[in-house]
Order: sequence, then C-alpha cells, then structure tokens
Amino acid sequence: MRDKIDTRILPSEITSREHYTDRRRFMQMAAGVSAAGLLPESLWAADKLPATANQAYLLDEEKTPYKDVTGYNNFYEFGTSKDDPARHAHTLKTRPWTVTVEGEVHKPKTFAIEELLKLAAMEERVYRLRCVEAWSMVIPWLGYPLSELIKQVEPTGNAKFVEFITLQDPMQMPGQRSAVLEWPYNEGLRMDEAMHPLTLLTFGLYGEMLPNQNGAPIRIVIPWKYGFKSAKSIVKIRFTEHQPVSAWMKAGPSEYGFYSNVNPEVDHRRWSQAKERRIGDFFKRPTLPFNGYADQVAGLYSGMDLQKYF
Ligand SMILES: Nc1nc2c(c(=O)[nH]1)N[C@H]1C(S)=C(S)[C@@H](COP(=O)(O)O)O[C@H]1N2
Ligand SMILES: [Mo]
Repeated sequence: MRDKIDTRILPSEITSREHYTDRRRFMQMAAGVSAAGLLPESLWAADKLPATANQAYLLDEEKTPYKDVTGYNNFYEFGTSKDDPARHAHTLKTRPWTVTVEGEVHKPKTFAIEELLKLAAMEERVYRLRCVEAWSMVIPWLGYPLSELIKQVEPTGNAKFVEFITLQDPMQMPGQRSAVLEWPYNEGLRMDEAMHPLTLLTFGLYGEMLPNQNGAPIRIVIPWKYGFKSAKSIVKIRFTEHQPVSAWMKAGPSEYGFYSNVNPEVDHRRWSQAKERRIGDFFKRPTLPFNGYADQVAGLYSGMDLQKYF
C-alpha cells in the first residue's frame, strides 16, 4: 500500500475494499506507533464491527470505494465542502455517547451507545444513497432495523412521527458556529416509514464503526429518500403526534419537503432530479423512483399526490 509508513495517512486516502485489509494491518502497526504518541487517535481508532451480510440486500452494483464514501461527504456541522467532514470531524467525541428516546412512548429511555450496539443482530446491507444534489453512492452499511429500537420503547397511540436530532455542540462541531442551517440538525419520518424494514439504524460501514464524517457513532439510513433525511450523529429520537419541521424544511420550504422520497419526476426547484452521477462514473444514469426501492415502499404512499407531498 505504501512504501513507507506515513503517519499522516488518512482513512480517506485508502481506496477500495481490497485495500481495506491492508489498512487494517496498517492500523495495527500504527496502533503500536501511537503508543509512542506519534499518531492522533482518530487515525487508528476505527474499530471493526462484526456483522452478518443480509442476503436480501446484496446489491448487484459496484460499491463506491471506501475513500469516496469517507472522503466525499455532506455533514454541515463540519463545513459545507465535500472534503470538510473528512478533514474536520476528528474533533467529534463519540465516547461516551447516549441517545435519549422520548416523547410519545410508554418506556422513554436514555441508551448508552454500547447498549444500542448490542440491541439487535448487526447486519451488513448494501444500499444506494442518492443525494438531493444528484450524485449517488453504493455503500455497505452495518446496522439493524430501527423497528428493533422502536419496539423496545413502546410508542403510544399518539405517536405518528419520529424525529431524529443530531448533537449540538459548536466546540466539537465548528460548522455550527455559522448559521447555514438552524441547529441542531433534525429530520423526521412518519411512523410507518420509521417501522419499515429498510430503515436502518446504522453504526458502521465497510466492516468497521462509522468514521466520524459519516455520522459516528449512530445515524439513520433511509435508502428510498434523499440522503439528507439520513441524520448523522444522533443524540435524541423523539416520538411526536405532529409532523416535525426539519432543518432543511426551515432552510428552504419550497425546495425541501417532509417526505423527500427520491423521485425522478419531481424536480428540485433549481435542478432536475431525472438523472444522477454515481460517484466515480463519468456519465449520468437515470434516477429510479424511490431510488430503486419502489417494490418495497411505494405502497406507503398509495393515494398520495407525490407532486404535492414532495
Ligand atoms: N447531522 C447531519 N446529518 C446529515 C447531513 C448534515 O449536514 N448534518 N447531511 C445529509 C446529506 S445531505 C447526505 S447526502 C448524507 C451523506 O451521508 P454520507 O456522508 O455518509 O454519505 O448525510 C445526511 N445527514
Ligand atoms: Mo445530500
């Protein structure tokens, strides 16, 4: 991989899955080096996360290389350029970490991240991620259905929506010192969307714990919706009777709706959503309704005018 050990190497420089094993070996070496205080912890702390591949979600599409998945990100808490999160997210402290589940539930509870990691069987699922900016990736996520957590807290009859809230701490998240969005970042789902088996409570990717820039230590992934619905670094999950107003809806109500289902027929106010560029490709490809998951989720929206509920 390298002809000499470069202690400044970033995870984002490592290319594909094959290199990933090399990286592992390198990390082990690096761990030794860091004992001497030469390496920042963030370079070697990425822990493996054992999981079982879920055969139902093995996409027959090339996975986006690790270096792009972890080097080309949207995480405005660390800046608005695609390379900002990989460069700046090391200031995020992911231990100790708790997630408070509150609102319309019979059993509200604050979970330690360690508890959440073992709440259900960890699966690997390869999902497409389609950004509202018309690029896409294919990512092997590690997690389990959000429904597993929801069952534990027993929603009341009033629970119609679920809201996800990201950490707010400008000391750790320097992007929050500027008002690009209303902080903390929040997103929401209707209850049936949250309970859908595709909705993944996510802890890792490519066999390891989430890198900070991808939303460590816990995020949500909703593969049939635009990427911004997939809130990162979650500290609160709130069950509500009324539809939450997300950070993006506040920022641009005419451009970002609550549903934000991937839909090639409903353009963003400023650009078409008919096509997308898969990161690494030169040519664009057509965008699929519900990002290719229509068979599984279209039924959630039967009878709804998707031009109106965008
Ligand atoms: N807290 C928070 N979550 C966020 C964002 C963000 O800026 N802040 N960006 C969203 C957007 S626009 C996308 S496309 C995905 C990107 O996830 P990835 O960087 O892991 O590919 O994260 C989403 N989650
Ligand atoms: Mo996005």
